[in-house]
Amino acid sequence: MNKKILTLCLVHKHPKILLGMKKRGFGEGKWNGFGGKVDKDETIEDAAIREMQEEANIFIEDMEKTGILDFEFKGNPEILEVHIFRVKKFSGEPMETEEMKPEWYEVDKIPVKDMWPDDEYWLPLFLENKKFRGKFLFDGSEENNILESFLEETEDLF
Ligand code: 6OG
Repeated sequence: MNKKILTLCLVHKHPKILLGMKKRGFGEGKWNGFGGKVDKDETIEDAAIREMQEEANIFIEDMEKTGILDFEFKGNPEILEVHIFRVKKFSGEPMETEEMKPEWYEVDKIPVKDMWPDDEYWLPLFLENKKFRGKFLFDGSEENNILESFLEETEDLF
Protein backbone atom coordinates (compact mmCIF):
# COMPACT_ATOMS: atom_id res chain seq x y z
CA MET A 1 0.00 0.00 0.00
CA ASN A 2 1.18 3.40 -0.96
CA LYS A 3 -0.16 6.55 0.72
CA LYS A 4 0.00 10.08 -0.62
CA ILE A 5 -0.75 12.99 1.71
CA LEU A 6 -2.66 15.95 0.31
CA THR A 7 -4.28 19.10 1.67
CA LEU A 8 -7.65 20.70 1.00
CA CYS A 9 -8.50 24.17 2.37
CA LEU A 10 -11.94 25.73 2.49
CA VAL A 11 -12.93 29.26 3.44
CA HIS A 12 -16.45 29.45 4.91
CA LYS A 13 -17.68 32.98 5.57
CA HIS A 14 -21.32 32.31 6.21
CA PRO A 15 -23.49 32.42 4.11
CA LYS A 16 -20.74 31.90 1.53
CA ILE A 17 -18.00 29.41 0.80
CA LEU A 18 -15.01 29.94 -1.47
CA LEU A 19 -14.55 27.25 -4.10
CA GLY A 20 -12.16 27.00 -7.00
CA MET A 21 -12.71 25.55 -10.47
CA LYS A 22 -9.74 23.28 -11.13
CA LYS A 23 -8.40 24.26 -14.54
CA ARG A 24 -5.86 21.47 -15.04
CA GLY A 25 -4.59 18.16 -13.68
CA PHE A 26 -6.31 15.80 -11.27
CA GLY A 27 -9.95 16.84 -10.75
CA GLU A 28 -9.94 19.20 -13.76
CA GLY A 29 -13.39 20.70 -14.42
CA LYS A 30 -14.53 20.26 -10.81
CA TRP A 31 -15.22 22.83 -8.10
CA ASN A 32 -13.25 22.06 -4.96
CA GLY A 33 -11.36 23.62 -2.10
CA PHE A 34 -7.70 24.52 -2.60
CA GLY A 35 -4.75 22.26 -1.97
CA GLY A 36 -2.37 19.66 -3.27
CA LYS A 37 0.42 17.29 -2.43
CA VAL A 38 2.61 17.69 0.63
CA ASP A 39 6.22 18.01 -0.49
CA LYS A 40 9.11 16.17 1.12
CA ASP A 41 10.49 18.10 4.12
CA GLU A 42 7.28 20.10 4.47
CA THR A 43 4.63 19.84 7.20
CA ILE A 44 1.03 19.24 6.19
CA GLU A 45 0.13 22.72 7.52
CA ASP A 46 2.94 24.37 5.54
CA ALA A 47 1.76 22.60 2.40
CA ALA A 48 -1.81 23.82 3.00
CA ILE A 49 -0.60 27.41 3.36
CA ARG A 50 1.64 27.17 0.28
CA GLU A 51 -1.04 25.64 -1.93
CA MET A 52 -3.71 28.17 -0.93
CA GLN A 53 -1.31 30.97 -1.77
CA GLU A 54 -0.24 29.41 -5.08
CA GLU A 55 -3.75 28.53 -6.22
CA ALA A 56 -5.88 31.44 -4.99
CA ASN A 57 -3.59 34.24 -3.79
CA ILE A 58 -4.99 33.78 -0.27
CA PHE A 59 -2.63 34.05 2.68
CA ILE A 60 -3.83 31.86 5.53
CA GLU A 61 -3.33 33.47 8.94
CA ASP A 62 -5.30 31.00 11.02
CA MET A 63 -6.70 27.58 10.22
CA GLU A 64 -7.95 24.42 11.87
CA LYS A 65 -7.90 20.81 10.73
CA THR A 66 -11.49 19.62 10.37
CA GLY A 67 -11.20 16.30 8.64
CA ILE A 68 -9.09 13.48 7.24
CA LEU A 69 -10.41 11.47 4.32
CA ASP A 70 -8.88 8.46 2.60
CA PHE A 71 -9.64 7.99 -1.08
CA GLU A 72 -9.05 4.74 -2.89
CA PHE A 73 -9.68 3.96 -6.53
CA LYS A 74 -10.46 0.36 -7.48
CA GLY A 75 -7.52 -1.25 -9.24
CA ASN A 76 -5.10 1.39 -7.96
CA PRO A 77 -2.95 0.55 -4.91
CA GLU A 78 -2.37 4.21 -4.08
CA ILE A 79 -4.40 5.77 -1.26
CA LEU A 80 -4.88 9.53 -1.11
CA GLU A 81 -5.03 10.81 2.46
CA VAL A 82 -6.54 14.28 2.26
CA HIS A 83 -6.28 16.61 5.26
CA ILE A 84 -9.08 19.17 5.25
CA PHE A 85 -8.65 22.59 6.83
CA ARG A 86 -11.05 25.36 7.71
CA VAL A 87 -9.44 28.73 7.00
CA LYS A 88 -10.40 30.90 9.96
CA LYS A 89 -8.45 34.04 9.10
CA PHE A 90 -6.82 35.10 5.86
CA SER A 91 -5.53 38.10 3.99
CA GLY A 92 -5.47 38.81 0.28
CA GLU A 93 -8.19 38.74 -2.33
CA PRO A 94 -9.04 35.48 -4.12
CA MET A 95 -7.49 35.70 -7.57
CA GLU A 96 -7.64 33.44 -10.60
CA THR A 97 -4.41 31.53 -11.14
CA GLU A 98 -3.16 29.05 -13.74
CA GLU A 99 -4.59 26.22 -11.66
CA MET A 100 -7.82 27.57 -10.16
CA LYS A 101 -10.66 30.02 -10.79
CA PRO A 102 -12.06 31.03 -7.38
CA GLU A 103 -15.66 31.98 -6.77
CA TRP A 104 -17.81 32.60 -3.68
CA TYR A 105 -20.93 30.41 -3.53
CA GLU A 106 -23.95 30.74 -1.26
CA VAL A 107 -23.87 27.60 0.89
CA ASP A 108 -27.36 26.63 -0.31
CA LYS A 109 -26.19 26.91 -3.95
CA ILE A 110 -23.05 24.79 -3.80
CA PRO A 111 -22.53 23.18 -7.26
CA VAL A 112 -22.40 19.60 -5.94
CA LYS A 113 -23.06 18.12 -9.39
CA ASP A 114 -19.75 19.59 -10.55
CA MET A 115 -17.75 18.47 -7.52
CA TRP A 116 -16.18 15.22 -6.38
CA PRO A 117 -19.08 12.94 -5.34
CA ASP A 118 -17.66 12.47 -1.82
CA ASP A 119 -18.22 16.16 -1.09
CA GLU A 120 -21.95 15.62 -0.75
CA TYR A 121 -21.24 13.33 2.24
CA TRP A 122 -18.83 15.44 4.27
CA LEU A 123 -19.48 19.06 3.24
CA PRO A 124 -22.61 19.26 5.46
CA LEU A 125 -20.45 18.30 8.46
CA PHE A 126 -17.83 20.86 7.48
CA LEU A 127 -20.49 23.59 7.18
CA GLU A 128 -21.76 22.70 10.67
CA ASN A 129 -18.26 23.09 12.14
CA LYS A 130 -17.97 19.38 12.85
CA LYS A 131 -14.79 17.30 12.67
CA PHE A 132 -14.75 14.04 10.79
CA ARG A 133 -12.85 11.10 9.39
CA GLY A 134 -13.85 9.06 6.40
CA LYS A 135 -12.92 6.65 3.67
CA PHE A 136 -14.27 6.40 0.15
CA LEU A 137 -13.73 3.72 -2.46
CA PHE A 138 -14.32 4.87 -6.04
CA ASP A 139 -14.98 2.47 -8.92
CA GLY A 140 -12.13 3.89 -11.00
CA SER A 141 -14.46 4.90 -13.86
CA GLU A 142 -14.77 8.36 -15.40
CA GLU A 143 -17.98 8.96 -13.44
CA ASN A 144 -16.12 8.30 -10.18
CA ASN A 145 -18.96 6.29 -8.69
CA ILE A 146 -18.62 5.57 -4.97
CA LEU A 147 -18.62 1.84 -4.19
CA GLU A 148 -18.07 2.08 -0.44
CA SER A 149 -18.15 4.95 1.99
CA PHE A 150 -17.46 5.46 5.66
CA LEU A 151 -17.78 8.72 7.55
CA GLU A 152 -17.77 9.46 11.27
CA GLU A 153 -17.64 12.52 13.44
CA THR A 154 -14.54 12.55 15.60
CA GLU A 155 -12.25 14.94 17.43
CA ASP A 156 -9.41 12.51 16.87
CA LEU A 157 -7.50 14.11 14.00
CA PHE A 158 -3.75 13.92 13.86
P1 6OG B 1 -3.19 18.02 -6.93
O1 6OG B 1 -3.08 16.55 -7.21
O2 6OG B 1 -3.74 18.79 -8.08
O3 6OG B 1 -4.25 18.18 -5.76
N1 6OG B 1 -8.73 15.89 -3.88
C1 6OG B 1 -10.03 15.65 -3.65
N2 6OG B 1 -10.97 16.44 -3.17
C2 6OG B 1 -12.20 15.92 -3.03
N3 6OG B 1 -13.16 16.70 -2.54
N4 6OG B 1 -12.51 14.64 -3.35
C3 6OG B 1 -11.57 13.81 -3.82
O4 6OG B 1 -11.97 12.57 -4.12
C4 6OG B 1 -10.26 14.30 -4.00
N5 6OG B 1 -9.09 13.79 -4.43
C5 6OG B 1 -8.16 14.76 -4.37
C6 6OG B 1 -6.86 17.16 -2.86
C7 6OG B 1 -5.50 17.58 -5.80
C8 6OG B 1 -6.45 18.33 -4.88
O5 6OG B 1 -7.72 17.68 -4.95
C9 6OG B 1 -8.09 17.19 -3.68
C10 6OG B 1 -6.07 18.33 -3.42
O6 6OG B 1 -6.55 19.54 -2.82
C11 6OG B 1 -11.21 11.67 -4.81
O7 6OG B 1 -1.92 18.62 -6.40
